[in-house]
Amino acid sequence: MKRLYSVAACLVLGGALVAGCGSSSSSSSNSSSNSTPAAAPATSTPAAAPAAGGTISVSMKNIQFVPKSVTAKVGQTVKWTNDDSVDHNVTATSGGTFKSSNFGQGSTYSTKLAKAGTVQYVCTIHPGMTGTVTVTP
Ligand SMILES: [Cu+2]
Repeated sequence: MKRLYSVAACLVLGGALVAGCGSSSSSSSNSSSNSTPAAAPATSTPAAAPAAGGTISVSMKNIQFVPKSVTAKVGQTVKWTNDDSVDHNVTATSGGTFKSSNFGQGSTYSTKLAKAGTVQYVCTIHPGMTGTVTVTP
């Protein structure tokens, strides 16, 4: 009698496992959807936008601008992000007129590049902390 009871229990468990397999395989069949490729042409259209505008990111890290030199086009924006625990600023020394106030960790400063040329800038708190933006037409 005991043996019969355990066989019956195995059959019940086996039935539950089969049911579990059946439900998981039926849910995975949902992934064969043809609607995904239709979204690709839509995303290719806005791809032209970064060429006209766009943002160049520069980090302020370990009392340095990273990368130290960047190239951008007229009309693009350069955004500096302070990743240090001390304050920094961004002050143009030649080729530009922008000057930020001091800002702390996690804060950013952005400026739009209005004309072509080479802009050199410095953090006036740390005179050795310099960078260059080469602006192309
Ligand atoms: Cu600084």
